[in-house]
Amino acid sequence: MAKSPKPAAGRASPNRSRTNPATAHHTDSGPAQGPAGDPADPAARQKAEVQALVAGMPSNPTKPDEHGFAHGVAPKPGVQIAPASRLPGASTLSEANASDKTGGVAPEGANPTVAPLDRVRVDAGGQRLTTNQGVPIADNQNSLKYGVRGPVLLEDFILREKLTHFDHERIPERIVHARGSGAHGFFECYEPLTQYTRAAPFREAGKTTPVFVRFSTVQGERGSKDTARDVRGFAVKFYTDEGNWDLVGNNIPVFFIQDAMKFPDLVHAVKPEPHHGMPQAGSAHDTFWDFVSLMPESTHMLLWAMSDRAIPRSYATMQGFGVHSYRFVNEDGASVFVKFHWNPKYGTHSLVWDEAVKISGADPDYHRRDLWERIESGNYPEWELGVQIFSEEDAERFSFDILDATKLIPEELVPVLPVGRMVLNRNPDNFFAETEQVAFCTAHVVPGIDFSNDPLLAGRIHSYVDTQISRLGGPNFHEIPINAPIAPVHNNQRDGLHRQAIHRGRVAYEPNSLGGGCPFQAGAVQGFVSVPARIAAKEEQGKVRAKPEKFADHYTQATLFYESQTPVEQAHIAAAFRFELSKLTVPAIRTRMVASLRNVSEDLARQVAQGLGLRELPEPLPRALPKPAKPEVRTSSALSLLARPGSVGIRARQVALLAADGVDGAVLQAQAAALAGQGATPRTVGPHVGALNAAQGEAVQADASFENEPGFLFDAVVLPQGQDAIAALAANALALDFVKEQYRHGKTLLVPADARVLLEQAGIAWELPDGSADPGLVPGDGEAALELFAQAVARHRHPEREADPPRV
Ligand code: HDE
Repeated sequence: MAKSPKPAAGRASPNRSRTNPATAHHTDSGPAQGPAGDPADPAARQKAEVQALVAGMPSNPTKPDEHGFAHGVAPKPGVQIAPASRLPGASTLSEANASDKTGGVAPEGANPTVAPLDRVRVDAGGQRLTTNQGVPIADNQNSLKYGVRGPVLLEDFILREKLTHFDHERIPERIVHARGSGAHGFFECYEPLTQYTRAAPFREAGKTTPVFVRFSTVQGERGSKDTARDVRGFAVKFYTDEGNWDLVGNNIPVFFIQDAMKFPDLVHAVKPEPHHGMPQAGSAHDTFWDFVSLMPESTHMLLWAMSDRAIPRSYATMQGFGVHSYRFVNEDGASVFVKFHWNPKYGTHSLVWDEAVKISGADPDYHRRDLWERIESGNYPEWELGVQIFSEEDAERFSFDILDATKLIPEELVPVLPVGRMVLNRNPDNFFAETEQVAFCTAHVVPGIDFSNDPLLAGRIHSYVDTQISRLGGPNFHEIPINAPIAPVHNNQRDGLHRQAIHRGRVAYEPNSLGGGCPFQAGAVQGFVSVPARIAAKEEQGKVRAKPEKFADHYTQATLFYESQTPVEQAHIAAAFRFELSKLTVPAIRTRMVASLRNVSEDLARQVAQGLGLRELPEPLPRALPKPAKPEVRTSSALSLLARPGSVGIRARQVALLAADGVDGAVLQAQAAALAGQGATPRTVGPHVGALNAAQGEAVQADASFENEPGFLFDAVVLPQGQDAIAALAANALALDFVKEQYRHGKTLLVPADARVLLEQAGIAWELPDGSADPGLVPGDGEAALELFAQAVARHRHPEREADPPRV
C-alpha cells in the first residue's frame, strides 16, 4: 500500500469559521476558503475534509512513471491518500438513511455486489405472485375486461407487463457454440506452482477455486442435437481471488485455421448453407468441404474431427485443451510457455457413428441429460489439469511453430505435468440465468497467466467481449451474477445499459484527489503486468501480413495423428470421411479432398476413395512446404482415445435390464441392486412403462419402454430370466432391435442360458467370425457372471465384433 503524502498545503485556516454556514450546503460555487469542519454539521465537515484531501495531492506524483520501458514493465502502485473519514467519498449525506430497498451504508472498501449467488437466488416457495414492481396479483387467469363478455381494457397493466416480458424472453444465441450445457464446481491445486506462475489458483496445495464450466457443440443452433459430429467447447471460468480467469478451450487440441482473419470464413462455410438453411448441426455439406479442401492447414484438425473424438459418449469422458500456447509468469516476472490439458477421470470414451445418429433422434439432449444426471446422482465429473511447460529456447528447437494452433506438442516431447483436479458437483439453478448468460472470454486472464503471440488467440482476445456486447445487451455483462467475479471490482467505468452497481461518490476518473486517489493503480507487485516478450527475430521486422515459414507444414502432424490411432480408430476415421464426403453434391470437392488426404496417408486416401467409388486416386495436392522439418516423433500413443480408459469401473454407466411379464423379478431386483452398488444406473426396460407381472418375487416396475428409450441409449444390457418374459421379447421386434443395436455398437450383453434365443432371433452369432469368444457377450446368470459383466462394461466397447458394413 502506498504511503500517503502529508496533507501540506491548504490546511484549514482559523478564519474559516467566518464563512457563511450556508456555503456548506450549496452545490454550485463557494468562497475562496472552504468552511471549517463544524463537527455538528456533516455538510460542513464533508466540505472541509474534501478540501484537506484534495490539498494533500498538490500534483500528480505518478506522472513521471508513465514514461520509458523500465517503468512499463514494472509499474509502481498509484498513490492514495486516506481521507479523514468516510464523508469525502460519499455521494450523498443522506446515505445513512437506510431503507429496505437501499440497505445501509456501503461497507468500507468492500464491494457487496460480489457475494455468492445466494444474493440473487430467488425462491418463490410460500410467496404470493406479484408484478415486476412487487404488486401482489389477485387474479392470474383473466385479462381485465369491460364486462365478462366485453373488450379487454388497455388499462390492464398486469396483462401488458406479462406479455411484454414474454415478448422479450429470447436473447440472440451465440454465433458459434450456441448449444451448450454447464455446471458449477471447483478446482483444487495439488502443489504450489509458484516456481512458474503467481496465478491465484496455483499458489498453495489444497487451495480450491470455484469454477463454472460450459460444454458446447460449435455448428448447431441453440436447440440442435447434442450428438452431432462436431468439436466440443470446453470453457472453464475460474473465479479466482484475483479476478476471473477463463480457459476457453475445446475437446480437440488443435484448430482448423492459423489466423483469426479466417474464422468468419470457416464458420460461414460450416454453418447451414445460406440459401436454404441446411444442414443443421452438420459439416457434411459442400460449403464446408469446399473451404477446408482449399485450406490445407485444416487437415490436422479434420483428422481429429473425423475421429470418434467428435462424437463423445459424455462431456465427462472428453479431454479438454487450451489449444493455444499461453504463458505462466511468476512473482519475479519470469515466464515460460504453457499448454493446458484436462484429462477425464472417467476416461475418454466416444460413441460410434450409427449410435450417434440414432441418439440424436431419440434424445437430442443426450449430453445435457448425462451431465445433469451424473451430478444429481453424485457421480461427479472430474478432470485432472495437466500442463506442458516449455521455454522460449525449447520452442525455438521444435520442428513446428508453437504459435500455430494447428499443431500440438507431442507428450513425448514435453510431458504433461498434473497440477490439480476439477470436480463438477453442482447443477445450475436456472439454465438461462447461468448457462445461457455466462460469458467466457480469452481476454479474461489474471496475474500469472499471459498470452503468446498466436495470431488466432489475438483475434479471440478481441472477439469474445465484442460478441457479448450484442448477445447480452451492452457493456455491463460482467455484472450478471454468473459472470461477476468474486474478487471485488473497482474502476471508473460507469453507466451503460443495465448497470447494476450503484457507485458511491462523485469520482469516476483517475488521477483524482477528490477520491483520495482511489481506486489507485495496483502496480507490478499486485497488478497484472504483460510479459515484455521481446522479439529476437532473425527475419526482417516491420508491419506485414504473412505467416512464419513453419506454419506452411500442413501435413506432418495430420500423419502423426493418423499413425497414432489403433486400427479400429483408423477405420472410423476413414468411414467418417467417406460419410461426410458422400453427402457432397459437387464431386470435384470430393476429389480435391481425397487429393489432400494423399499427403496424410496413402492408406487413408485409398479407403476413402474406395468408399466414394472413385476408381482412380487424384494427384496429391501440391504442398506449400515441400520439405518440412523432420518431426521429433512419428507416433504418439497418447493421441489414441484408448490410451485413457479411466479409473472408475462402471460408475455412471446406463445399464438396461430387459423385462416383460413373466420375468424373474427377484433376480432382476438383485442385479439392479448390485449394479447400483457399483455406481451404475440400472433401468428396467419393458414393452411398456409401469407394472409388469413377475414369475418370481414382486411385480416389477419398468422405468422405460423399448419405444421411449431404445437400445442405443444404454451402455450395456442384461437379458432377463423367466421363460415367459423371454418368449414375449423374442416375439417383439422392438426388443430384438434393442438387443441388435447393443450388439452392433459394441456394447456388453449379459446373457443367461435361456435368453440366448434372443440373440439367435436377432441374428447375433455367439462367437466372433474367427471363432474366438466375443468378450462383450457374457454368459451366465449368477453373481460371478454379473461381476464379469461389470468388468466388460468398464471396457466401454468391444470393437472386436465390428465389421464394415456391420454383419448385424
Ligand atoms: Fe471461439 N468464439 N473463436 N474458439 N469459442 C466463441 O464467443 C472466436 C476458437 C470457444 O461456452 C464466441 O461467447 C474467434 C478456438 C468456446 O460460451 C465468439 C476465433 C477455440 C466457445 C468466438 C475462435 C474456441 C467459443 C461465440 C478464431 C478453442 C463457447 C459466443 C480466432 C480453443 C464459450 C461467445 C461458451 C465461443 C470467437 C476460435 C473455443 C464469436 C474469432 C480456437 C469453447 O466470440
